[in-house]
Amino acid sequence: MIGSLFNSASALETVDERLMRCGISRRSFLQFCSSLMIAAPFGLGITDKKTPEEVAAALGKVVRPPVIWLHFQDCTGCTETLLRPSHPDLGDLILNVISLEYHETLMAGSGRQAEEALAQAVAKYSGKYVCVVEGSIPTRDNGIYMKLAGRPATEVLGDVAGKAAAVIAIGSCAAWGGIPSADPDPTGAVGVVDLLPNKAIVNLPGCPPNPYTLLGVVLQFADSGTLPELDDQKRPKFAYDRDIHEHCPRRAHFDAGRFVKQFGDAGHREGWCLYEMGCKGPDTHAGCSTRHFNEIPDVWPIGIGAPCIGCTEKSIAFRVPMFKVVQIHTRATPPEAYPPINAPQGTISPLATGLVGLGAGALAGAGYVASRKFSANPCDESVPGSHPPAEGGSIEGGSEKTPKSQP
Ligand code: FSX
Ligand code: SF4
Ligand code: F3S
Repeated sequence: MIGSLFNSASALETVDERLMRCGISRRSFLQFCSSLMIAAPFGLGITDKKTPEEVAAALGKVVRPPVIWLHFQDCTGCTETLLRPSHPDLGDLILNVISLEYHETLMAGSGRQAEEALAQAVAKYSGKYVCVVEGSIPTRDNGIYMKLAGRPATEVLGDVAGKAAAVIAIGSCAAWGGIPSADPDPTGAVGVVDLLPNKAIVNLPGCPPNPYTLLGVVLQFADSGTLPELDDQKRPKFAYDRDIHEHCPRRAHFDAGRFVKQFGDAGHREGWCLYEMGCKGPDTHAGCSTRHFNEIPDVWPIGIGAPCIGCTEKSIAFRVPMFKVVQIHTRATPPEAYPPINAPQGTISPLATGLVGLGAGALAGAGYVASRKFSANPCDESVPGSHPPAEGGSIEGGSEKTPKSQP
């Protein structure tokens, strides 16, 4: 418990006051609350309610948290994901629920004005603001590869994040280095936690992560001064406790042994499993398979026919070649229930045919699969992932299941 820090920042309004003053519709707010409930169905006090109306009532009383957002080595995709909901007024609403005090790519000011705004925000809300960091921090050669207003990024981070109540590292770059840290890592890119090991930090890896995970963490902190329960990599369990494979809509095809062999082949067009195309879903902890992007069903990598690259996993993304096949260490058993089959009438999309195939695959392949997936022999070539693929081999070290431990 860090304490309810924002109630003392009297200059700030509650969410309800702000929404009323800005003429934001109740309908948009309820839609926002629904999306928040989907992103954090459990594990967060603020969304642990029965209906969106109850979430809205609780959220309305929260004092808008001051947020200072820093950019380092990034592609700005994390900001884009926050600002690209399917409805424009939802993007507007997000910027009204939090109080964004400084954000280089969104603020109108630049140069000296921007620097002054940053200094003022840090001084005004010292010890009370949430610092969101986007991008990795270059450390090689005394951090000379990135300077802001003449100061190395390491210094800016230490100054601004150091005075924050809590720090959220958004995206894989800020969480552990991400793309800039890929070999040969010319700048010595690291994540926030490497430079501020003793700070209250929440990592939200993903390239980019789901924006509602960020909002859930920030709003929970503003409401109660608490951070959600974290795993051993400082990721909130409510968003990262399951792997993609567990609830993937293509899982029935995996269990039935129906794999895409080549992009564009018949299996790909019919929505079969992407495991043999290098899908890292079995080793990747994230909620993408049930919490899609931009509030649009099927908008996520596997939903559009691309293998998961393991973007939330430090040991996989940008380290293990994209098409290399992972070994299946656990969860060789099927889930308790498969996702519902919703084949739209009158159209034959690859996804729809794939979903129809879930039922057919599950039934037709059941007997055949039972003998494959429950094979006792770890080298049984008929079990997906139980043996190194003929070409490329299996992942060394990186395919180990990420251990889950108590925070
Ligand atoms: Fe990194 Fe964020 Fe990947 Fe990009 O900026 S996590 S490169 S999506 O967007 O930092
Ligand atoms: Fe889904 Fe990938 Fe698992 Fe196949 S291997 S079921 S595509 S997560
Ligand atoms: Fe990343 Fe895989 Fe989700 S690539 S966005 S964790 S499906």
